[in-house]
Formats: sequence, structure tokens, C-alpha cells
Amino acid sequence: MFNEIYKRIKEYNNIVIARHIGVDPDALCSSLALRDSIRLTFPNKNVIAIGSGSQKFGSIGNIDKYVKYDNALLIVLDTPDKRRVDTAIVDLFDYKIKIDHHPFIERFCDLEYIDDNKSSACEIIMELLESVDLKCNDEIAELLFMGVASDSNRFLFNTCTSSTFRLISDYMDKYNIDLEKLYPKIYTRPMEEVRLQGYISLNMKVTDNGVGYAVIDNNTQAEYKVDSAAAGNMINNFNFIDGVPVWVTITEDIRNSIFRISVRSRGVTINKVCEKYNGGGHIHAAGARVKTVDEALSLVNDLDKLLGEMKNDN
Ligand SMILES: [Mn+2]
Repeated sequence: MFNEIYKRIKEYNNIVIARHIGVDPDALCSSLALRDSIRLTFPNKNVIAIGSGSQKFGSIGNIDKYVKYDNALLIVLDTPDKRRVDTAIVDLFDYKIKIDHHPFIERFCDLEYIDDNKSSACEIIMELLESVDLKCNDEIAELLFMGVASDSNRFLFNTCTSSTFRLISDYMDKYNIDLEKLYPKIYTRPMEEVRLQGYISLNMKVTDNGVGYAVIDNNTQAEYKVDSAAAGNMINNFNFIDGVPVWVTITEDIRNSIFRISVRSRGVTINKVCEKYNGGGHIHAAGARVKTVDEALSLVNDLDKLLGEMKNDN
């Protein structure tokens, strides 16, 4: 499959690389790394990596403005379904390739490479670059490292396999990856977010069966001077709470009149519940969007029931 992907990259002079909305370091780094690798290998091609900008991750690299090319190849990274593709009008392209590590949702590309056992889209791009004649350099290697480190929450998850560590090791042998220089690019946060984290810690409620949840409404976001995206990104900071194997943030997004729900878990499959509420994701990291707090609390209740059933089974 990597050879087929490479063949298409070689064939097209205009290549647009897209990724999911609500950008995170894996989506951003995989698209910038693949763009820079294709540019390095084929300096005469037009290659752009598009999507809405990100202030938080601005220091990672520059996103390109969307250009409508004729006869273009679209490569969608880290995105399982068409409605979550950021900016690119998918149907405008001659040929479409998807490279993803999310559980399969729908087919919308001509060629789809999906491996949901992988830690990150960046890990798949690492393999791709090692398998075909696409070039790499220190900067590209650093981007790929950041995506793997970020999506695996610094190698916490079982998606990190011997193959992940072998790839990281290979890249560290071949390229200069400066860990102390790159971690601040993905982990530096404003003091307001740290203070909001304190608010969530103090206000998290825990259901009978161990679902921790916090509602971060618009007033709270205003009080702590954070936006809804920043508030939603807090979720990964609440792992390893004793007696709380599932934890949830419910963030009001007043601009879109919705509540964004982020769910994380240890050892509990939570994406199926999220799918019932206009969402989905990985088995231990998923999300949903609902219109009201009541719907969000109903999702929390479903997760609580799930934990209750698991307790009864044991
Ligand atoms: Mn990812």
C-alpha cells in the first residue's frame, strides 16, 4: 500500500494535504511532515498543508492557504470521516488518499490506509518515509516525533508497540531530535489554563460507579479567560485518579451553540457510547457534541451504567 501511495504522490504535481477540524499536534505534525518531505523530495511540485490555524500550536509550523488546483491529489491525514475534514472540499479532487489510525467510520477516498493499532498518524508517516523514496531531515523527524509523543500522551497507551519504539529509535539514530526544544512546542500553556485546571479539580463530580465529570460553561470560560477549545483540551490532565476510570469534560461552545464532550478512560471502551451522541473516536479517547447540558449528562449517565454493568460482570 505504501508503494501505491508513493506512486500517486509521484504522479501528481499538485498535492493538497488536509487533516481533521479541531487541530491537535498529531494532525498538524503529520500534515506538515508529509508536506515538507514531499517538497524536499520533489522540489518542483506544488504541495500545501491546509486547515484552520492554531494559535496554541503556532510554533510547530506554518499552515498554507488553500489553493484550488486543477488535477490535484488530496491526502487526508488522521481523519476517519468526511465531515471532519478541515477546509478541503473533498469532492473537488482527482484522486484522494486517506491515511489514518482512527477506527474506521466511512470510506470517502479512493485509496485508504487505515491501521487503528498505530499510536498516531505520525507513526504511519514514519513508516511511509522509511518504506519509500521520500526524504526526511531533522525538522521533519522532529515533527513526526511530536505527533507520536502527543497522541500517545507521551507513550502512555498500549498503541505504543515495539514497532513504535523501534521507529522512534531509528529516527533518533538518524536525525537530531532535541527533546527539550520540542516538548515546549506542544506542552507550553498559559497560566489561565493552569488555573482552570484547578477549577476542574475542585468541581469535578464523580458518579456512583466512577465517572468523573465537570461542566465548563461559558461563564466559567470567561472568568478564567480561556476559550472552549482550551477548556476541552484539559481532559488529558485528569488520568490516574483513584476510583475514576472514566472522566469527562463538558465544554460549552457558545459560538456554535453546542456542548463539546471529551471522554477518556482506563480499560473501558467508551467510543461506542460517544457514537450515540453525535461523536466517536478511539476506545479510550473519544468525544461527542450535543445541544444541551441535559444530553451531556445523559451521556455521563450511560457511561456510569456501563461501569455498573462491568462491575456486575466481575
Ligand atoms: Mn491522531
